[in-house]
Amino acid sequence: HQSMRLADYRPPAYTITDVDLTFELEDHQTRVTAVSQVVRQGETQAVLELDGEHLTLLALTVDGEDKTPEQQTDTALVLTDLPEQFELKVVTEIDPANNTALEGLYKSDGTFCTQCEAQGFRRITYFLDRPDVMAKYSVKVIADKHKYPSLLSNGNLVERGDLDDGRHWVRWQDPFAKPCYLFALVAGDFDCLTDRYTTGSGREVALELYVDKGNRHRGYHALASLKKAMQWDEQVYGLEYDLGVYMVVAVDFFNMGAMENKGLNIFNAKFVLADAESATDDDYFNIESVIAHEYFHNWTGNRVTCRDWFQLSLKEGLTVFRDQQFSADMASPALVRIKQARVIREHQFAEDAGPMAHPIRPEEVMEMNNFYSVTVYDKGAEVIRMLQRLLGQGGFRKGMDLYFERHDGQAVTCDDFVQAMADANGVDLEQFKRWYSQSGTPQVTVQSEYDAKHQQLILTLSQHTPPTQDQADKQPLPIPFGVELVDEHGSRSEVLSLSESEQRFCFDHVASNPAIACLTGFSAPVKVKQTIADSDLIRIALKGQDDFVRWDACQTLFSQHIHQLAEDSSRNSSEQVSEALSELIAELLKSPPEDAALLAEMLMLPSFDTLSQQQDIVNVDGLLRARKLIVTRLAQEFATQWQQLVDERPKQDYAYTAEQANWRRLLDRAMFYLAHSELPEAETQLQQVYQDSDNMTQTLGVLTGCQQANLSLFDSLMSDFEQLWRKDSLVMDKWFSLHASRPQDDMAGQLESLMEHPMYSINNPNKVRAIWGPFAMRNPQAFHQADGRGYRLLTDYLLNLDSVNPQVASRLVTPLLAFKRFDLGRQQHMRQQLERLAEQATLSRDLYEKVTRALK
Ligand code: HT7
Ligand code: ZN
Repeated sequence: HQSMRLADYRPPAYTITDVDLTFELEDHQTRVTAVSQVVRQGETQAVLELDGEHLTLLALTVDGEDKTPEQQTDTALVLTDLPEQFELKVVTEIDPANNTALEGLYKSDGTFCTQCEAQGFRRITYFLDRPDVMAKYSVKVIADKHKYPSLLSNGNLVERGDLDDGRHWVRWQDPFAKPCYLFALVAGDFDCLTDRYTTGSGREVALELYVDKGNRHRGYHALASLKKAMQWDEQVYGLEYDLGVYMVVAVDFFNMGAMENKGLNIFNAKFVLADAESATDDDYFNIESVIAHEYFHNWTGNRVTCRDWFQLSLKEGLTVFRDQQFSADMASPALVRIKQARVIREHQFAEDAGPMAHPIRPEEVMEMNNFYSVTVYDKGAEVIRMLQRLLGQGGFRKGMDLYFERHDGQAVTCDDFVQAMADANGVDLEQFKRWYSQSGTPQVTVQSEYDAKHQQLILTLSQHTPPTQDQADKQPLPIPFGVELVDEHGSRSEVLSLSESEQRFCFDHVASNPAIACLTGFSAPVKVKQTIADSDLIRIALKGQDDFVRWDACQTLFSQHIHQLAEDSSRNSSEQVSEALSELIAELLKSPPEDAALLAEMLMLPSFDTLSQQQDIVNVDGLLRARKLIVTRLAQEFATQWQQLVDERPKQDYAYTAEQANWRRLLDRAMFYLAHSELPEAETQLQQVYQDSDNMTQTLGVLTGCQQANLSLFDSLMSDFEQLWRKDSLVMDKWFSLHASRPQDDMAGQLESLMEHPMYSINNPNKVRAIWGPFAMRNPQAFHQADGRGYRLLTDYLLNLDSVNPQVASRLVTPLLAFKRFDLGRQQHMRQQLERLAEQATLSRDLYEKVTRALK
């Protein structure tokens, strides 16, 4: 397996301006005829190297004449002696029904479907499968009319007809030139919901949502979200939709969340279908956000696309930033920001600390699918957010306008984006570009000196980025560092610009020594090192103005106490948990913040993953024990208040409104503590909440509380739940996840029996993720068993999964890669399992890249 390097980028020697594709769809022998108009861009003798994988070549002509390729390999077709401009016809045969990798054209559950990003188009035909080759597509699809009434592709439907053998055909034309990764085709039998949207300039757009038969009633939220996203993009960025139709198809077999193919988005059904009984508030939130994300790609990704895959963050970081802005405008901004900070701290910091560390614009890639990462997506979005903070909202908008004005219809680089921002605002962003090329998590150390006599506060900030596996030397970065000074009189905030290794900032007229809250609004994706007293944290939590730092102060207070307790194994009584935590909870419950969602988050202990990111070598047993002790203590000490919150839950009919959802978040928290309270009546009370629930959020809240507290009620409720939902694939994923994340020592039997369930299939990524994701990523007690049995279970499974679906296998291996951060015993067990994987002769490129980097 070979790596590719950003430094080796060269423009293509030939380009393709127009493509005419014909698909004759059959389960095992789909015939694809591709007629491309090819133009030479390089020198006269340039060879044309077409990408192609898993294809059977049936015919090849150049300007109507048979052509013999100079060379044909498993991955390429090389043609020489070509004219400057010509028509290339390639006929290939593919086997969609045996395509379990779900890349290219595949058939699952009776539906034909494509996934071409990043490099799936080469599994459909021999082609220049790179994003800087942009062509206009005309697509004819021919298939059995009875089995596949809907034949969809990008753009506008221009012609259709029937054949006399029971098949029918349609022709689609997309007026916009696009890279082949945005090509899509779907053939199936769906229910279709339709609606209309009139753009700001008065153009009519037909909206069509295709879902599995019988699921129409679950599509309304997605459709409403789409319209909100269309309107928001017009209002905030002045961007309108550009085709006459916008189609969204929900499918059950899908490798990721969704795909932004031009005019024809394909979605994992999980991010489309929702009703109160079957979907949680989080599902509703995610649907709104993913629908918006894919819609926003129409401008940031499709109209302006990436020159090469190293530039992926150009479209993903920017589009995640845009979907976060949208979500914050739709619901609780504090909650959206807290969720995002958690993603960065739990997952992105971990990626930086491990063998897959890379900058948001990676420099060396073996398997592109491995770089659809939290770094490229989420740190990428944080980088855009810092730009916006630097330029102000108006300046950022000016930069976006110039970016579209310059680059609409082009395939460009991250540097082009930053340049547009710089030029539109007349600023120099050279140092800022380091955020694109430098990997790793900067640590900012904060020291303060208060001079009471002169009423002056001096803050000394210093930054240091530890080396990462991919990069030894690090430079200082420009860091917008938000601070809020909170004293008994009130608070004041400022965003400090830290750009050197060390800087001093002076604040005058500071009447008393304030509590210093750092990183207001999570202003940069950095770690903060600060010595801070419990009393200052409590003051920030209760009196701070910035919602993020209020929440963060609670997290820090909890973390400090959990770490202390974890290090002292002699302390195993919950009685000894500090008074500071009790004081915080008592005050929060007495005078809560207005936003119930914020209160719910403030009451939540940091997760095992967050805590483990704060240690150099993770103390698994200590952290699990200490966290549990503190939960139990808080559950018991405030049992009456938890009970009261549960009893006083509003009883109105379910609606997904910000107010109701925020309240349900608080109810969730109260139920979690109630389940841990050991009150004799807790189980009866929780059972009552389960029984009177009219919505999945509340139901799942009860189940999660019972599961985490290990109540016997959990088993009976889970059986009841299964009886009720055993035919519903998406809901059963929740049931699988609850079983797989149940804290216990031995999971072998449990996992085995889940995989014997009639709903389970190794071919369905949602099922695989529902079981193995929670086990490996949200069940530290089971996964990190000291004798290594958790690691072995995962590896046994990955060895099977890799040959079925390498992309999904490669995502699931992530927790094993961090082995150097664990104690020697666990390290050895994890390493052993990685070595088992490495020994596989047929290991996919996806797993090979990660495993070899980890073992380096
Ligand atoms: N742009 C898409 C990324 C993607 C993907 C989606 C589904 C299946 C496989 C995929 N490979 C890459 C998703 C997005 O960010 O919008
Ligand atoms: Zn995206």
